[in-house]
Amino acid sequence: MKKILVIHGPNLNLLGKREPEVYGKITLKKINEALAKEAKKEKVEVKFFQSAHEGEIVDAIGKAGDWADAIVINPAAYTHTSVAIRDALLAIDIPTVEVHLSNIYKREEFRHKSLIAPAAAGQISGFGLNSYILGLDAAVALLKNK
Ligand code: CA2
Repeated sequence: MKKILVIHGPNLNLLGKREPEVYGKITLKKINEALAKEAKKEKVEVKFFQSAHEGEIVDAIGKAGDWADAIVINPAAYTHTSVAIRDALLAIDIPTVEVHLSNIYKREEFRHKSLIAPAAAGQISGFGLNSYILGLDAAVALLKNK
């Protein structure tokens, strides 16, 4: 069975508790539950990792090859700042899908630039929970074509 690692960046653990006007009412727990259900439907294994720390995310990406066949990542604010996460993704040979709950191109200008996008197979942005589901489906499709 193919294995997909889902990585959530900083503050996504606050979903459902603050800023519902931007990110909706969904919690990270509900997102992970919906992904686990989709993974079961698609017959893939899924694991979740969340951290507010750039280095921990870099380490998780570095170790991903021990277990994962693909990565789905919402780097959150690190999307716009992290050369380290981009380099970590470029250093591994695992297809990656970048996802965002909000449409980053509709928001403040500093969010329009993703440093991660060139290291990803593709990006899904703006569909709330569905960005993650579509991201998982995209990862599954990438693995089927491998
Ligand atoms: O839309 C997305 O998924 C983002 O990756 C979310 C990040 C943001 O920095 C990116 O530009 C776009 C923010 C995640 C923090 O989420 C919060 C949730 C509740 C309360 C505060 C922050």
